[in-house]
Amino acid sequence: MINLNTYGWNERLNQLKQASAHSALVHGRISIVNRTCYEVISESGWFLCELTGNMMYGKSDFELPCTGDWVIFQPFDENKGIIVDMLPRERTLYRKKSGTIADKQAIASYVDKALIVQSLDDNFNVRRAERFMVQILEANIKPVLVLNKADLGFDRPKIEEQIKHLARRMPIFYTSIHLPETILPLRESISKGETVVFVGSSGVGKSSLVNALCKKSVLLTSDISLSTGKGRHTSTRREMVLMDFSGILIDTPGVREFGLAIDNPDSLAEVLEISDYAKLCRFKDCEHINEPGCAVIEAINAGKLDHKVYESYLKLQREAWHFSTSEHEKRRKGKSFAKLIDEVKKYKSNF
Ligand SMILES: Nc1nc2c(ncn2[C@@H]2O[C@H](COP(=O)(O)OP(=O)(O)O)[C@@H](O)[C@H]2O)c(=O)[nH]1
Ligand SMILES: [Mg+2]
Ligand SMILES: [Zn+2]
Repeated sequence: MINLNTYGWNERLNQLKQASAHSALVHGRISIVNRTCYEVISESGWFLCELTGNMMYGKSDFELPCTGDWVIFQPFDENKGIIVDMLPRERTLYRKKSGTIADKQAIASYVDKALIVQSLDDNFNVRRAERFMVQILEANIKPVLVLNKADLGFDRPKIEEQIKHLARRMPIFYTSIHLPETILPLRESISKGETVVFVGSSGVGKSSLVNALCKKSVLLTSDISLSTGKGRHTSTRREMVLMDFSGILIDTPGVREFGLAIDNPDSLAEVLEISDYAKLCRFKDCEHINEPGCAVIEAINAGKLDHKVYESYLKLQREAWHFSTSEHEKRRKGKSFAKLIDEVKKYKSNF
């Protein structure tokens, strides 16, 4: 018997379950999704599940369960099941699906902390860290910046100068899997029952860090899969692993591009500390580009606000605005299409 509390189950989730029409069935948490196959951990062990047609009907991809979601399922055979319901989502990390204008993709759900992992070599990129941070804060998840491969040698004062505005928003750790004393503070920052997701480019050491935090090889890193030439496709691959008496870690494959999927572009001003100055602008609807009396531009000229952060803000805001307006537009069209169908039905029923 597995105690699901170690996977984050609690009384509140139990109450949410009671509200489901399927509350008499088994619940569990999704540990990985492979196309249409969901691996679910429940009190009686691991199950490979599929969705009922009802769960898929009329849904966009991002609404289907993802790693970390809590689901209710009907077990059959020894370790198979059919998912019939999903608890209402909370603290879900999304990104824009690459190649689309306004489609979201769910990365992980019921997340407490998101570790933005970058390596202290060519991968280190403040602008990319900002991008992750705004998306994470949008989901009410706590961001953490983890700068890995600290053993490689780097210019610490220079890095600190570049990330000082981020340091006000999130804790920062310098780590190396080869220096155990750098892993310890990160391990201690994670508490029992807390769900922690690792995001960042491929090769920065996410899986290695998960292993180092768990003090054992629970995940495959690129070293292992290269040396054995296999492994990536074994059925034991998991994204979700447990730290002893501590948190629940969710590893993610690296993404090439992390597009914003933010519904409220205005939130960026606060996150990137533009709003501190923006409230002092002469015009209420100031866009902080070239208006007279713009306190944001003044702050840049006075050296109080980093020009690069400001440029980053403009870029991210434009991107978020593009996503949210396209999304609203899509919803509006979706609605009018549904209305049209209704009208056709009414029209037909008159005959
Ligand atoms: N020098 C150094 N190499 C590391 C460190 N962490 C991970 N690596 C190496 O970086 C490569 C990619 O690691 P992996 O965990 O697979 O990265 P992931 O793609 O982010 O999961 C592997 O060869 C690791 O051994 C570190 O702290 N220092
Ligand atoms: Mg990995
Ligand atoms: Zn302004």
